[in-house]
Amino acid sequence: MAAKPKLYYFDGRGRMESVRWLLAAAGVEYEEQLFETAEEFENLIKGGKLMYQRVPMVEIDGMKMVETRAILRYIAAKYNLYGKDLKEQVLIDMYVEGMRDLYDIIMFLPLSFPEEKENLRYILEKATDRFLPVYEKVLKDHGKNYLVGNQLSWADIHLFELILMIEECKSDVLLTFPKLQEFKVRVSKLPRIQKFLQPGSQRKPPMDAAGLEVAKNIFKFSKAIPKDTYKLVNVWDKPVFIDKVNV
Ligand SMILES: N[C@@H](CCC(=O)N[C@@H](CS)C(=O)NCC(=O)O)C(=O)O
Repeated sequence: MAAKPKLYYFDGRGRMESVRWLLAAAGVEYEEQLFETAEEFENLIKGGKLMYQRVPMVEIDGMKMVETRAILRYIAAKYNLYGKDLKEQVLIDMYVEGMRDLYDIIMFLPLSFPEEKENLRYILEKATDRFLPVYEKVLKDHGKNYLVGNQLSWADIHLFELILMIEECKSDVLLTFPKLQEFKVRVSKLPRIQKFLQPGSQRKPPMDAAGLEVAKNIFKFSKAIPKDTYKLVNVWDKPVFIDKVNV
């Protein structure tokens, strides 16, 4: 029997949470090495397992896989969650890449100054004006249960995860999106998803103040965040985090 995939990350959502979601949706059991200190992370780097000295890293099928999107794409393809042909795959990529832009700024939200409300307002505006309408329309236009090919795919899993994340910011965000409301109920009833939603699963909770301190200490955000936030400036039509990160 093949060894279980092993996930290397800190004990929080961050970039690894989508990997956890996808494995859970594929019904794949996995192990996790969750480090808690900068020293543990440095030891991992010294061990030479991390191609770019960064995580997420997943040991799977004899490989030490890095780069979140590469990992996700591999898992999606391996477990039949990546469409049946190139056109379905590119659609899945188009949906997921759009979702990731929104996902990434929500992921960085805990790093905003506490008094900075502008970031949350901006996120919700982009969610409701730009992104959620796309997926609502896709579902409405083709009238099927899932985004691509009427079959559960990586795009559906990512959308479901994203919806839950946005709802943590604003619980009634789906109010004007009836198709997405139905979609959410439909996906939440899938047995593997239901299981992952149960308390005690390997799903991680939202970042709290203590978790943020742990992550800041491990990843030394003071040097890493500006680099990442510049990327956001390129993606969005105005800077969101660049001068607002509490480092
Ligand atoms: N493009 C990479 C980014 C990975 C990344 O920035 N990882 C952070 C933790 S979430 C890290 O390891 N930072 C340490 C560093 O950059 O030195 C991916 O998507 O996996």
